[in-house]
Amino acid sequence: MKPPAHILLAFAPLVVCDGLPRRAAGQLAFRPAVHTPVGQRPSGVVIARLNADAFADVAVTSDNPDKLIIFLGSAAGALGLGPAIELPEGVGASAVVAGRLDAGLSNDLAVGLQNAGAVAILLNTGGDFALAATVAVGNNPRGMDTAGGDLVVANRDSNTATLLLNDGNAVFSTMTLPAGDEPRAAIFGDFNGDGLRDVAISNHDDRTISIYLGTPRGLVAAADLFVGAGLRPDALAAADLNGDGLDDLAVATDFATVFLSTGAGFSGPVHYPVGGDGPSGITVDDFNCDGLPDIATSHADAGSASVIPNMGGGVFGGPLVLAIGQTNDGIAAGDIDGDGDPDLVVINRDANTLSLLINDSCTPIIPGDLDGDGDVDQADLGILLAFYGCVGECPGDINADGAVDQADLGILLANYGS
Ligand SMILES: [Ca+2]
Ligand SMILES: [Ca+2]
Ligand SMILES: [Ca+2]
Ligand SMILES: [Ca+2]
Repeated sequence: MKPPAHILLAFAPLVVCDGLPRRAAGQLAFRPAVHTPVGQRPSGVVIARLNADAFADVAVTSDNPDKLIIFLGSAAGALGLGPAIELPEGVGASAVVAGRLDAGLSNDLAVGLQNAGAVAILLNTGGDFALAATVAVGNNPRGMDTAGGDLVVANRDSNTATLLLNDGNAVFSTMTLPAGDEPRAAIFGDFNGDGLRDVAISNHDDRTISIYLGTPRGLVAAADLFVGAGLRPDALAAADLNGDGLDDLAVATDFATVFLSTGAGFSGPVHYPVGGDGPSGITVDDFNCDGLPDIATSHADAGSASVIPNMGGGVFGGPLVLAIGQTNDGIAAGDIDGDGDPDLVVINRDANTLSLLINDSCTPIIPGDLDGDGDVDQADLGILLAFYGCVGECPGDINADGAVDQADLGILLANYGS
């Protein structure tokens, strides 16, 4: 089948700006999982800022009654109960993604409705959410992604993915992308680095990943990726794992399976053990603050999740296995306690809970600790005074305003001795 032509897809600029780095590299370490009850059979989870404060929040879908429950992040790292949004009965709320879908500045939510063959659009009304529309997609929508206000979702029982193109005001037109057998997830990325958004779809029963490349005339199918004999691809993550500017793919199989983009295609697969059976959820973030994106997986057939660290060049080390104690499904990363490093949330379909794992991997950076030895002392003052008056990118520019001046000296002195 010929893939449909549609409008040009281009990435929206990244809006997130968190100011100065507040954490330095450390050994991977997480606090023990803390379990919070959610509704029945949670099946989708996302972490994003959903209300006005600086802490990332969690949205979880659950079944019977179908609803979306919001949990609010806090400095203490405890999740507070936020609003619950009821969805029409029996729709089978599944995947949830967060992003700006209308002209407002806050994050909105989209929820796959697996029994309804549709995606629900929920717009942020100031920390609460209102169902604005449902958009018909294929049968049994599962893994979903959003970028630049658009959405893409894998239709498990139609062997397709649906691309939902946003007019900027959360009104969507749809395009169908043919996929392989039983697609479980669909994701955006820019795999060939041309600035045009591409799509990857995991075909569980075919053991393949379908790749569509963005072109000025629309998405064009490229060669499928084969994940390997005996392996079945489930959740997907797209990120630049080896720092060459091209998005790569991390795939939940029986391993964390990595395909590195070469620009003209992909190298791999390389299969990394994750220390738990049945990985079904996967996400990428820099969990140990060394500047290299790491991979986290949740394991449907084991009571655990894992993080495998990026050793550089898109090569990953052995897993840090995190005990969950409950069979889990989806996983998401975000800074729940607002301390500058990504924490993890896992959803547990059989125990009807979500588990929060606060990240303790990274060490705090003390403003003024210019030599990075863990304190602010005469050595740091010496560095600042040596560059006093320097304009541009200078050591000692603590507030990063492009000059070493009295403001920086004030910050250093305020932390002197700490
Ligand atoms: Ca591209
Ligand atoms: Ca790359
Ligand atoms: Ca890292
Ligand atoms: Ca954190």
